[in-house]
Amino acid sequence: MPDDVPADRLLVTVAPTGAETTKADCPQLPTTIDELVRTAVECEAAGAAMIHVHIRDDQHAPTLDLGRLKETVAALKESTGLVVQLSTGGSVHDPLDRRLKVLDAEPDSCSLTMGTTNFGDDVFSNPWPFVCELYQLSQERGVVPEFELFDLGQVHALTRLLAKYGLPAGGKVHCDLVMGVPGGMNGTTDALVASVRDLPPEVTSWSATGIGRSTLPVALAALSKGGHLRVGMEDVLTLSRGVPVESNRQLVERAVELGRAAQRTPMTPGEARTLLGVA
Ligand code: KMH
Ligand code: ZN
Repeated sequence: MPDDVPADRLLVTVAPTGAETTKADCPQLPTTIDELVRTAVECEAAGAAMIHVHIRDDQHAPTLDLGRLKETVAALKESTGLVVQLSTGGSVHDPLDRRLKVLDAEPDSCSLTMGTTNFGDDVFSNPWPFVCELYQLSQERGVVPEFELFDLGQVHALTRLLAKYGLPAGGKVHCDLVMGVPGGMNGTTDALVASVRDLPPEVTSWSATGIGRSTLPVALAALSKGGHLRVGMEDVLTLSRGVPVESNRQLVERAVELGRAAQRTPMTPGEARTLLGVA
């Protein structure tokens, strides 16, 4: 298999659920395993190649239950070819030890946030020793991390991490700029350009996502800088002012359309595996 992917390919990652929105506020949010699988199948058909997964319990509340995580990974793998990335960020209320255990569910990939961030009125806690432990565990287990960068300081922290512990499992370095979180960097072209400028040279690919109303400006900036896109109801719940998102598929379709305008072709899951170094 070739170990590179044509430069015009666009990785579209879908983040369909997240941990912040309630089912009561947004009944179309996929929270059960069946809903998640249906969403994943639709999003793959629309052009997504990777899925970033947060799971919910029977009451639709965020959970890191290991049995359910394993069941979810198996269900997604049975019904789709998507690269399955489990969130190790969880919700702001999840303890660090539970977040480390996510790797026991043996996903293809895991998110790995490079530092602590104010997160609205809450704190998304990622102390440096935790980041280092999670990273070393991902190397031992052969799980490919996606480094989540919420601010410019976290871009610098990625440089430190790679200098100290070397390359991830799979040998590629993929990161995602998460922009527009209240407490993190703002979702603007200027902030994206500054972040991309400072990415360490080991980075082989990057995507960006803009939260809420920064979705479109961030997507357009990412495409113009040659990056990839993450979209989904974890990050945005309206298509435009007052128009709710009805399904994750709509957001993937919009990302694919924007990509086509920039002469980018959505990547297949196989190409995404090559890009990310996922076996
Ligand atoms: N739910 C946020 C507190 C991740 O998935 O790794 C963290 C988050 C990042 O969504
Ligand atoms: Zn997430």
